[in-house]
Amino acid sequence: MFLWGTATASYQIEGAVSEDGRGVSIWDTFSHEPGKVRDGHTGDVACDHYHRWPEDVALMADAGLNAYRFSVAWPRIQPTGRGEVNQAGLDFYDRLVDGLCEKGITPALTLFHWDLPQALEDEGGWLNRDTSGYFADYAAIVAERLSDRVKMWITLNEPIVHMTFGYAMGVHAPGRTLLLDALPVAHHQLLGHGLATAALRANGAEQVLITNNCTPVWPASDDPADLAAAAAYDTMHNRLFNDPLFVGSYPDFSAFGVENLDFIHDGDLATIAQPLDGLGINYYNPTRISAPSTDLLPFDDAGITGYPTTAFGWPVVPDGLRELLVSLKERYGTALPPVYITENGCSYDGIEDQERIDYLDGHIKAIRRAQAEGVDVRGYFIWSLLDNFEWAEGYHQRFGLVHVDFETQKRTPKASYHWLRQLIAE
Ligand code: PNW
Repeated sequence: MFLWGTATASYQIEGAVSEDGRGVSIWDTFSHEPGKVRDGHTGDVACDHYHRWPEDVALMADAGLNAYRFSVAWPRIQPTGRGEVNQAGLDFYDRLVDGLCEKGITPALTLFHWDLPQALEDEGGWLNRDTSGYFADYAAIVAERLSDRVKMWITLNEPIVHMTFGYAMGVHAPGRTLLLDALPVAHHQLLGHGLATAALRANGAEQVLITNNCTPVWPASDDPADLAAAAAYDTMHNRLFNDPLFVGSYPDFSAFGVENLDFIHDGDLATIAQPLDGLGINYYNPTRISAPSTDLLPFDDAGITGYPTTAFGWPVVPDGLRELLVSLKERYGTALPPVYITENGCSYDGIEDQERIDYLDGHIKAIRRAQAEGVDVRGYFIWSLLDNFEWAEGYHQRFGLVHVDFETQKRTPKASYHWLRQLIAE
């Protein structure tokens, strides 16, 4: 059965940040620091999904959706990231999962969508190798409670974005600006993924996936310097997190001049490269790359022109999704597991959102073309069910199929919601 779903993330929708024993996450800290998030917005209340989840599940059911990707907030389960378990936190997800199952909606549970417990960040966060092991402990706790009903488990969401935005550039929590010195964050997340995969399976999880954000890379020209820069970008954004899983080794980092790889220990790659039941792909747009104009990184983002853009300014290139899927198949061959599009969507204002309808329609057709070219795509999750806290943009970018009035918390299905409902029914 093809999965038709929406996707959300805990910090972006839940609110209730101090309720029922939840600990502090790095996003609580970061969003409350002046100047970090547009207009000082925070996830303190967000969509108040923690209290309003029955209404939100009903919206999914009414649209005919048969799947839902959500994330668990680690600090609700272990307030300090390790040790003692907070039963009230587990109880929340238990209720949510029961609510989904009652409506015939398949839960797809992401364990880490960027809201690391602050106590672990205080010990170095993902720069600290110990975090990988704590992550596996946390995975075991959640699986032990929910794997009787949750079959589909996603370890990490977009480790590339968490590393680059959170640790290299500092525009997301935890706000560190280490540039290429952030590389251990990639390895420790992947190691955590591998350890968690084993812990999940030992605790009854049937399907284990990871979600990577991937992008087709377009060289700005045929100039060898642009081609080399595009290859370096592809290494960092696509291969860094896929090669270890499906080839069993890291790509060549030499373009980055990173000399010290001591953080990679013997045996780590075997832990990372365990067979998976699927690959989650988040696709938003291609990236056009030119030779570097500074010596900070071996590439420049040249920008894409000649395509429509979303309210966020992101180019709309539906065929880029087909291109990406086919290129993954070409690169990894039979090592590539079934693919689930775990996020795709766009930011536009307004309830009469014909642009979103065109966007989704274009991307669904691109998936069909990729399937016709032999890529095994088994699900499509739209980002997002609700307008929500869009990280450093606060509530300014609206990705929802359902409009949220953040004063009253009133939900209003947009034209795209009604369109999708019709599409699924047909
Ligand atoms: C994803 N980029 O993040 C996340 O998984 C979601 O939490 C987020 O709300 C959604 O996409 C929309 O932004 C991304 O700059 C953040 O390429 C940035 C990029 C891509 C994805």
